[in-house]
Amino acid sequence: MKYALIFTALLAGAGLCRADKADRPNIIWLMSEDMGLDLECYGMPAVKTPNLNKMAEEGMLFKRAYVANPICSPSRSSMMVGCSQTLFDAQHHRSNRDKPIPEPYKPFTVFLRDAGYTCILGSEYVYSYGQKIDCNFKTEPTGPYDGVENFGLFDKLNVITPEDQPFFQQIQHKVTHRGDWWNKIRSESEHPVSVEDVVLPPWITDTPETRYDWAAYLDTVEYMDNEVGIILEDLKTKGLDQNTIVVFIADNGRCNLRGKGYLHESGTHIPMIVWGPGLIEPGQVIEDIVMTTDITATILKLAGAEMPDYLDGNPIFGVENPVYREYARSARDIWDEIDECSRSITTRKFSYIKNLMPEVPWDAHQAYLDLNRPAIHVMRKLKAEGKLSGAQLAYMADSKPPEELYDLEKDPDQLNNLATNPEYAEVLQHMRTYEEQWESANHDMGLADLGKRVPEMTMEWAAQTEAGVKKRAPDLWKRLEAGELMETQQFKKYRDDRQPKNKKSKTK
Ligand SMILES: [Ca+2]
Repeated sequence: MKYALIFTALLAGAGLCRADKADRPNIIWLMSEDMGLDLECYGMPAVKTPNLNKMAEEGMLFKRAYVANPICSPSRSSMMVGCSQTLFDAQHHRSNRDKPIPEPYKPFTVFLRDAGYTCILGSEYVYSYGQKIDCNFKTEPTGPYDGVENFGLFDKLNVITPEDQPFFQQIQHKVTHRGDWWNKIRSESEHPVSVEDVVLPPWITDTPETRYDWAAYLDTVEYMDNEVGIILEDLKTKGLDQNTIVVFIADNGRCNLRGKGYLHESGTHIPMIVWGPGLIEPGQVIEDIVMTTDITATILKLAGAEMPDYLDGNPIFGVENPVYREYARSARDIWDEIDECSRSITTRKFSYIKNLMPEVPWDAHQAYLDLNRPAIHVMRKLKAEGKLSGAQLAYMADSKPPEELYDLEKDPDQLNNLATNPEYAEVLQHMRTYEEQWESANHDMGLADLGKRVPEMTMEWAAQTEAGVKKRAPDLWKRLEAGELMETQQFKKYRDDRQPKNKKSKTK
């Protein structure tokens, strides 16, 4: 094992929560877009991530960290508030953007500011400045916040100075998000990831196109890792590296088949590394279940800030007695034109998914994904030719099972659904009970509006999508079917041309 396992609470944080402003740590929260456990320190072949490897060696590597939703905005909403997005009506992607968050919920930066922290959004050192907020309630990047007329989450943008201490900085690594820049980054890389060396998950057909796409994705992971290195170097230069904790995560799984948008591990299980010389004991590998909402709770604790009752997480690093979870619960609801409702429970050994809309297939022909997942076109073609089998064919099924149960120890890729296996009936019941208990203790607004939803667009629109893209952008479709890398700008143009002027989707 690469890292020593240290389970005892030897976190060198005595005194971290002293009220004295000067003694409290600065905290930087890095969020890489749309990325699975695709770092060298998590064992991903072919990619080199020396900076994140070093952070893990000098700090903590969490092996079982989960998001509350596998899509950007509901996931980010949960982190910004510190509890499940389903509790404050933020479960549907890009919904409620003009409404204040309902009482008593508040963005957690409000409490950080009250505790004397300077809150900074973005960084001068990352691609496109990394200022994404993307929450499903009314926000403004900077300015005051009262939740009525003012909705500013941060105090300033991009640049930290020693005078900002104690500070909290949130930085998005946009480069790993699919976009026009992927081709450019690969073409300019001095060490492009080897197409021959990449290893695809078993549900993606191994072809030259899918391999190339995976390699290009890993190139952006390497670019992002370099950004992390520059950020850490800047801390050192400014003399801030000895009193700063840096947390690194991804905001949801990779933008590929069964990744972003899915409640399988490839959608919800994310990398998480915590680094802080003198504040975080080096070399820890945590095998327990944690969620990103635990990070929110931890930051408030370390800051000595108010911790509202609705937080569903617990402090998990930099404290003497970290509290880990028995299970992670995640939810998937509406994403663009696809109405969907699924819930998952993940323990250290098992994963349970309840599909409340099993009639919606995994390949739901969502426009955004049709135009941002080259592999789907390769696989549709192979399916039509009768050349798919096993996990790849299963992914292309016309519907989903109502329940899924996987043994994560024996079947980490979640290929063998045990939900109807009598030998696992007891396990299934146990997992169902976790979900039932959660639902009876909490008001899940995504379950409450099921059957009464009015998505921005309808399934009918979704059914027309493929024909629409083919008809409206035949050249683009040809390239998609050829397995070329996607160009997001083309997608935006297609989408904007397709929709009525007053109902533009906001998918990026
Ligand atoms: Ca994302």
